[in-house]
Amino acid sequence: MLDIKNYIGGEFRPSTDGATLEDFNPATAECIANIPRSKASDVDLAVVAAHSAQAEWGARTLAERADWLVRIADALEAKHEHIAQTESMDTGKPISLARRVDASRSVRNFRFFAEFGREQSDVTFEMDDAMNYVHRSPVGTVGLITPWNLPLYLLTWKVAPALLMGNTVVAKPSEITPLTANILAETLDEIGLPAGVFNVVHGLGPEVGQAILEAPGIKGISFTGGTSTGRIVAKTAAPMFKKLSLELGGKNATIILKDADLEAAVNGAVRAAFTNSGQVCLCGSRILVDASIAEEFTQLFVAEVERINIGNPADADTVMGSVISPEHLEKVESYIKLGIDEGGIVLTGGTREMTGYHGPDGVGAFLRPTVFSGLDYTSRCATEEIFGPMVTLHTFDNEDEAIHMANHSEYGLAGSIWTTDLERGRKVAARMETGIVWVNTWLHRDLRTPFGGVKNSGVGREGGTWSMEFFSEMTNVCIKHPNPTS
Ligand code: TXE
Repeated sequence: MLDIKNYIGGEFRPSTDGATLEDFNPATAECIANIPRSKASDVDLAVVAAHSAQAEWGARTLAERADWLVRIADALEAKHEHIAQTESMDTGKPISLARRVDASRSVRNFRFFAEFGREQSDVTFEMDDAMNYVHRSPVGTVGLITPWNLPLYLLTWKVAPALLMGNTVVAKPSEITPLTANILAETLDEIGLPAGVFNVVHGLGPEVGQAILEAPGIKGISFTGGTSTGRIVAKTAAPMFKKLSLELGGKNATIILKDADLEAAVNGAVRAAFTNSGQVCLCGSRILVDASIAEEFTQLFVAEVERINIGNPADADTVMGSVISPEHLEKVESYIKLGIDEGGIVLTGGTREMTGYHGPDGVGAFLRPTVFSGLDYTSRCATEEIFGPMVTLHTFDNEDEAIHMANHSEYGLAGSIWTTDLERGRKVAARMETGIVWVNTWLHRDLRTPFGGVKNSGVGREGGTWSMEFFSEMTNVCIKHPNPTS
C-alpha cells in the first residue's frame, strides 16, 4: 500500500487536515494507495511556494530551462519500466500500452519541448523608421488539471512547456490515477529542481480542483477532461481573466470510403475504436462506412474485434485490460442497454451478463469490446460520449452524407478518413468540423502540430508554438530608429 503525499515547496507532506482518499487498481479491485484529500488550504501553501520560486525560475534563460527539461527526460527515461508498471496498475491498461504510449510519450514530451524551445527565433517586425520585437515572459504560477485516461502522458504534455516558458506549476492529477504524478514529483525532487517550481496537490475535483480554479495567485489554467467539467472550469476561471486552455471530450468519426484499402481500414478502425479500452478522447467511436462495402467491412471489423486479447493487464501479450473503474464500467453497460433499447443490434460483445465475461480472474472492471449496428446516427449512443469499449457502425450512400453524419455532433475533436484517393481525402478533411483529421492513419502524432478541437471539444490548442504561446505573455517592444539627420 503506497502512502502518497502532496509535493509542495520541495517537501512531501500530507493534506493540512490529514484527510485521505483511497486509490484502487481497477483490474484487481485492490486498494493500492492512500492519497491526500487536499483542500483550498493546501492550494494556498502550493501557491505561496510557487510564488517564492517564480522570480528566480522565470529569470533563467529559455536555454537554461531547456537544459532542465533534458535532465527531466533523462531521469524519467531511467524509470521507464517503473512508470509503465505503475501506470498499468493505476489504470488497468495493458503493460504493453503503458510502455509503448504512456511512459515513452511522457519522456518524449520533455525532450520535444527542450529541442523545440531552443529552435525558436525571436519574432520581429521591421518598419521603415522602427523595429518591433516580441518579448516573451512567463504567465506566472499556472494550474494544470488532468484526467485519468493517460495520466502522466497528459500531465507532462502540460508541465514541459509550462516549465520551459518559465512558469511555476500547481498540478492536480485525477484522484483515481495519482501515482505517476507522484513519480514525476519524486523525480524532480531527486534531480534538484528548485523547490516551489513544481507542486502537486492531490484530491477531489470539486474540492482541490475547484480551489485551484479560484486561487487568485494562479494566473492560467490548462485543463484536460470532460466537457461538463470544462464548463465549470470556464465559468470559474473566465471572470477572473485567467488564461484558459480546455481540452475536452470527443465523439470522433472514422469514415471508410468505398475506395479504402479494406485491410488497412479495418485495422485502423479497430485500433481507433478500442485502444486504451476506448478511453482516449481521440478514439473513433462512430464508424461510418460506404453502403457498397458495408457488409464486407463489418464482417472483417467484427472478426478483428473478436481477436482482441482481453485479459490481465500485467501480461505482455494482453491488448485490452480493464476500464478505469467499476463506476465507469456501469456507465458503459448503461449505454449497451440503451443501444438495445434504441433498436441497435449487438454484433459482438455486450454487458457482462450477456457475454458471461467478468475478467481473467472474475474480478475487476473488465468489459468485452462491443460493436453495434442498426442505430441511427442521431441516436444517443451515436452522439453522446461513452468513452469506453463500445462503438456504433453506420452506413452512408455518398460523401456528402458521410460528412453530414460525421459533423452531426456537439463535439469536434478528431476524425479519420480511409481512402486510396488522397485528393478525395483532402477534400473530405477540409469539410470536417474537427481540430484534427487523420487520412489512412490514426493517432499519428507530430508534437509540433496544433492539438485540440472545436465545439464542445474545447478551446485552444496544445503542441509546439501553441503550447509556448499559451504558457507565456507577449510584450511587443517598438524601437524608433535614430533620426537619420541627427
Ligand atoms: O474527466 P473529468 P475524467 C476527456 C474525455 C472524458 C474525460 C475523462 O473525453 O470526457 O476527459 O477524464 C478534475 N474543478 N478527455 O473523467 O471528470 C478531476 O479531478 C476543477 C479529453 O478524469 O473532467 C480531474 O483531475 N477540477 C482530453 C480532471 O478534472 C475538477 C483527453 C478531469 O476530470 C472539477 C483525455 C472541478 N469542479 C480525456 N471536477 C482531450 N480532449 O485531449 C473534476 N475536476
